[in-house]
This record gives sequence, C-alpha cells and structure tokens, in this order.
Amino acid sequence: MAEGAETFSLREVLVAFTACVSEQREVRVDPYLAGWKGLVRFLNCLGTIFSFISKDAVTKIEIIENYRNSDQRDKYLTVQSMVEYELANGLVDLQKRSEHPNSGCRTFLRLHRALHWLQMFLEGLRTGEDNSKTSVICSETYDASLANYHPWIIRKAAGVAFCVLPTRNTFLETMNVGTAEEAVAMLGDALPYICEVYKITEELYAQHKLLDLP
Ligand code: 1PZ
Repeated sequence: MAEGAETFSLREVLVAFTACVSEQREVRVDPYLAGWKGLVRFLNCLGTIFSFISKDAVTKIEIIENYRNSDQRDKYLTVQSMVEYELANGLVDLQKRSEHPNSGCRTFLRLHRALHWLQMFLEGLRTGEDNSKTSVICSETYDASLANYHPWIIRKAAGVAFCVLPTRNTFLETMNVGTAEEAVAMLGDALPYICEVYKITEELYAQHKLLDLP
C-alpha cells in the first residue's frame, strides 16, 4: 500500500458528504469537492493502475475549484447557484462542446454520475457476503451506471483495473475505519447522506434538462 495510507481514513471523506446539503436543501460545492479529493487519495492508495481514473477526477475537481477561486466565486457556492448563473449567462454548451467546453455544469455532471456509481458500489460492499469479490461488486455497479457514458476503450481499461481489487473484507479494512464490521456500520451511517446529495442534484439537473450535457 502507498505511503500515508495508514493515516488515512475513509470516514472523514464520507463525512464531507454529510456537510453538503444546506438547510435550504442546496448542495454546497466546497464539501462536495473535499469529499472527492479524499476519494481520489483513497483511490491512489489502491495502486497506480487506477491513476488514469484519479487523474480525470482531479482535472474535474480543479476545473470547479478554479471557478471557486475566481471573481465569480460566490456564483459557485452551491450547485443551484452555479446552474442558475451559468444558464442565465449562456455559459453552458447545451448541444455540443464548443465555446464553453469546461462549464461548471458539464464538469459537475461527470462527478455527479460518478457519485451514482459510488453510491451503488458502497451499498454493494456494505450488503455483500464476507468473502465476496470487490472486483465483481465494482464491475457490476460500474456496468449498471457510469459505463453507459464511457467509450469502449475506457470501459476496457476500467475492467482491467478492477481485477486488482482485493476481497471485500480486505477492502473494508483498507478504509482504515476499524474492523470490517465497523466499516460496514460507517457505510450504513454515511450512505443516506450521499444518496441525498445525489438525489437533490439529479432533480435539479432534470428540472433544467441538463442530464445529457455534452
Ligand atoms: C475502488 C475502485 C475504483 C473504481 C473506479 C470506478 C470508476 C471508473 C471510471 C473510469 C473513468 C476513466 C477516466 C476518464 C473518463 C472520462 O472520459 C469521463 C467523462 O469525462 P469527459 O471525457 O466527458 O470529460 N470521466 C468521468 O466519468 C469521471 C470519472 C470520475 C471517477 C472517479 C472515481 C473515484 C473513485 C473513488 C473510489 C473509492
């Protein structure tokens, strides 16, 4: 395992998602990105074979972070304010990527789709048998979600990478939350928050017909 992994716990990462939903049921961008950054760190601990995945996630996190560090930072405080601002100002390519290839809306949508996979994957881990294979849980949930948006070559590379994942119990221990049982309990606590973040974003994107942004 990579250096630094021993001080890293997935608990803090998943806790970041508990801070995402505001009292007005808006999704806060900063804790969302903090959650993703932690997930990327965790992914890097699993081996260099995953680096093509973490690099793409980092690129997308940085695009949105740059908006949060720009003069327009307040417009990117929540996903709701981002959507409203970018749409009102014609900053989103709706048909085909051209003038605004890296809009906040299209970039966030990629992370949002990945969050759907994450939700299903963690639920699969939580409810799986002790000796089940993480690689199977991972590929089944990937095929049912994110894979629909990826070209053949990426699906192929992802499939190869999944093969190196350890068994479920070892994977749960890699999360550094304690025993496998404690990790399962933590997942049970954290997953409803991740589901809520996903659901609110999905409804917002559906309402504005943004679910297919190029
Ligand atoms: C625990 C094992 C981890 C498995 C991770 C499963 C996800 C596989 C995703 C493969 C993505 C491959 C790289 C690049 C893909 C991009 O083409 C797409 C679309 O972006 P566009 O080309 O339109 O700009 N990017 C994505 O779909 C975002 C993927 C982010 C994945 C983050 C995974 C984090 C995993 C955390 C694990 C705990």
